[in-house]
Amino acid sequence: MGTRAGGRRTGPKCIAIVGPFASGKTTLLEAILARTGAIPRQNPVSSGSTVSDHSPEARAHAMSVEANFATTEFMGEQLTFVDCPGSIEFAFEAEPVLAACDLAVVVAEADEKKIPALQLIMRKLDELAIPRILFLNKVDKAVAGVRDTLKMLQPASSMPLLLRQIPLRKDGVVIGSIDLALERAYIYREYAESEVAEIPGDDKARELEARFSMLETLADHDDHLMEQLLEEIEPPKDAVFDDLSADLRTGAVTPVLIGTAEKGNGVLRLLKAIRHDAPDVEATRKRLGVPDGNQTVVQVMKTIHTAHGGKLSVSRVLSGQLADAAEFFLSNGDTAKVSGIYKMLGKDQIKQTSAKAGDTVALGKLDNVKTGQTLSSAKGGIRPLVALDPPQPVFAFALRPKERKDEVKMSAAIQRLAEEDPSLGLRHNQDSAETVLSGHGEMHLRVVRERLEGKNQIPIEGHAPAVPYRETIRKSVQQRGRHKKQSGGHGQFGDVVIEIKPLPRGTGFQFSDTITGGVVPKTYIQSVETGVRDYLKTGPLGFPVVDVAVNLSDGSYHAVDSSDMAFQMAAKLAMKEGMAACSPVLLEPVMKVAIVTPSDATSRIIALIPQRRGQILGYDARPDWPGWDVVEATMPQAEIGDLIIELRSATAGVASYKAVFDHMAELTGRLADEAMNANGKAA
Ligand SMILES: Nc1nc2c(ncn2[C@@H]2O[C@H](COP(=O)(O)OP(=O)(O)OP(=O)(O)O)[C@@H](O)[C@H]2O)c(=O)[nH]1
Ligand SMILES: [Mg+2]
Repeated sequence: MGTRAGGRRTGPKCIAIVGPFASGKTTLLEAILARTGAIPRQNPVSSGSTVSDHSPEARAHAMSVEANFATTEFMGEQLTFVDCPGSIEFAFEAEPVLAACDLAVVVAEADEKKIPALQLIMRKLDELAIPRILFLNKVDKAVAGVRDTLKMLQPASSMPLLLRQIPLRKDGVVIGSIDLALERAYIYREYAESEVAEIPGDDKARELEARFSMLETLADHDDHLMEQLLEEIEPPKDAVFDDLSADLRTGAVTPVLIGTAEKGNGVLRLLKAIRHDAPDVEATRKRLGVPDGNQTVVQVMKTIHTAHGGKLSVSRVLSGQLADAAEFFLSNGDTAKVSGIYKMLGKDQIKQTSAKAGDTVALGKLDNVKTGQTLSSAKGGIRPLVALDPPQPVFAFALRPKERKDEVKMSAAIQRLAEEDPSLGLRHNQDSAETVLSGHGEMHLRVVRERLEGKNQIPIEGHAPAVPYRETIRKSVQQRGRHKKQSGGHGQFGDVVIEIKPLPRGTGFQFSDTITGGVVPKTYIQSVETGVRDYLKTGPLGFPVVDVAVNLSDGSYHAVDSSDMAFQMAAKLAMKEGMAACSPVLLEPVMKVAIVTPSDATSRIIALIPQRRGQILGYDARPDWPGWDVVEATMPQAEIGDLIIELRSATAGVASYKAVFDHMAELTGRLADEAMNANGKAA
């Protein structure tokens, strides 16, 4: 008998449920909770009362919009499941969860359109080295055979997909499954444990063939099994189970179980596989490099501000234990004191007095602690175990409260939301005095807005963020400016001659003087520069002016009446008149964009680019990403605002892009008029 797996792991486990959008993750969690008795019955997602999708935003959009935690017990062992959203817009929710979980259950279905989404998830799991089980859901409605489906899904996975069960059909309808390791049939019963049965004679050949191919895959990592297969010796069942556990834990294969989450079918087999085969926190400790010692180490997976004002840091206890009021050190040496330990069941929290290694619990009132941070009981803390790196935002939206009195309230609420969602970007745009939120798609930001308006009761006005237009000139001009006032007593006098010249793109502003003989004294030359710079904040078209040179060539002053202010005024007058004659022109920012897309959508993406005044620079296979391309183009920033919506709709939600500023380009005609009009209104 083999001992590769080193025995069953019995500690509390944390399991992330991930997978493409709408594959049935929330349904599966609900089925698991019902099957393990954590909830009285399984509610369909359409009822809006599942444990996971309890927020009004999730219900409104019939999709999960955040990670939800539920701890349950199965055969005396504690399992915490984390239902992660499938939409790429909320994908970042899963990262801090995956980092500290022991296993991922990837929920997939026989849908070719969702393969790229599955591939994105599998690659993330590869990157983090997380063992995984694939749960092939919705077998009730699958038309293709399971083995054909796996062939279709295999390219999405770098590891071999290892079929552990095949469906049992009667008159074309799936009525149960055959477990290839146990060599037993299970007849499904809705929302109840399946009935164990003999493998029907008609299915025996199919079973043997599938079993053999399972054993062949296992034999790739077990020489002894390979010999047995070659010699046609039936391997002992225990050895097969041991291989299944070992290969799952080392990440050599991805076992595939099948079922119909909606009816609770296949759920018990999945739970048993998790109980039997999944690693526990010990492996996760090793993976993350948790230092040995007596210290308690905690990794924060999510931050929640509950309706009653309390902050919860949902965390994995990686080593040691803790009791209420425990004190922790952050990696930067700061301290934080726990006030309240809770087990999570969706929106409900169940108070605990302590937590131990392996537990996933919410810790109360860790005010200065953020998602993704590592806490330690050791003085001074330990180095962070996880580095979170949210992707570049692809959609932005500027907002302000409808009522001014809500301004302070809104900024506090946004701070809380940003703490709950590290993928939310927040900045203040100096140019337009707007608060700009950025995120990972239209729905992502819509949900943020709904949270502000719903949970926080702050009515919001929102619009696309302003494009930072600039203006410049095309012609040179020489202009005199005289500021003279005689209003009794002290007068005001300043007189300048300036030359205004266009500069090459990207040069900015240059000031010089060619004054000789002190016709304008040194201190007033400084005043002229100040006046010119002040004027350039808003040029004749209403935007900041760039790429111009101004030279002060002549002027005159008055011993008594000249002053700093008077020369600033003279300079501004000269600029105002001179600039109008310099043939001003609008400049718009143009970005360099790199779009990543599944290759079968590349031609559609390329066709979009000229429609958005973009220029294709080229496209190529995405390095190390079979089946994906990168399309590079330049595109005006004004056209990128809602680009992601089109990219996502062309690719079943998976394309994305990165953009960096490239250059400023002249904008004329109707689009320039529109930009100027919009600017006039906003001012
Ligand atoms: N036919 C069938 N439909 C299912 C099954 N499981 C889930 N569904 C349906 O699939 C849809 C999506 O289910 P969810 O559980 O919300 O999927 P999800 O993966 O949590 O979705 P997101 O979190 O938004 O990515 C719902 O309409 C479910 O009723 C199944 O086993 N068979
Ligand atoms: Mg869901």
